[in-house]
Amino acid sequence: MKTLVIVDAQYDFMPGGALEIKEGDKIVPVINQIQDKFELVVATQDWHPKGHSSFASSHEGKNAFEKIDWRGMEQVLWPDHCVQGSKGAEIHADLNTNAVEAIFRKGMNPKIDSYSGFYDNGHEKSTGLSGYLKEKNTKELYFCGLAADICVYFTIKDALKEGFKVNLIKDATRPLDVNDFKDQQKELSSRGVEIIESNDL
Ligand code: VGL
Ligand code: ZN
Repeated sequence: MKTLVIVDAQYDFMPGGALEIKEGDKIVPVINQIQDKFELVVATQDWHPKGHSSFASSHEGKNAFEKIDWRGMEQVLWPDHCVQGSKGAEIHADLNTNAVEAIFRKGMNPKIDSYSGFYDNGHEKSTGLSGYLKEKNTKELYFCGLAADICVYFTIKDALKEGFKVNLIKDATRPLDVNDFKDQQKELSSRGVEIIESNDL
């Protein structure tokens, strides 16, 4: 069974959002067009409480995009984004979610960030996504969403660890940092990830 995983297609990651990604909104029509190729569609949603520790505003004297050591891990400090219940945390209204069977929320623990849709950044707590996909007997995942070099990348790395066959739909994702994403694509292809275009489906 082929499963589409839509990562964080939320307003705050699109143009005009708090953590905007260039052309982030361009992925929406592409994702709408490909959904009927999949037997299962799931989504993730970045869903932070106010004052989350990944926000620069929670650390005195720190600016967004600075890196700090946080509980023994490197943490990039972000602008406040995807605050629970805010407009920016909503999945883009133009994204057709009729076929989305489940939405896995992440980033709720105020003390730890969560890029991957499977685990928090410290791999302390699972979202249940892996168990859900395994119970559905899906073996092959297709990834799209935002940001390619952050949450999509870390979700894919966990998907590989969990033993899934992984594809990345390149025109259905956009990175925050183009150069990081170039390096990551090389790394992921060398680890067996197929990087495809929506037309290949
Ligand atoms: C994301 C940074 C912080 C993402 C989420 O969805 O890529 N990036 N939180
Ligand atoms: Zn976040």
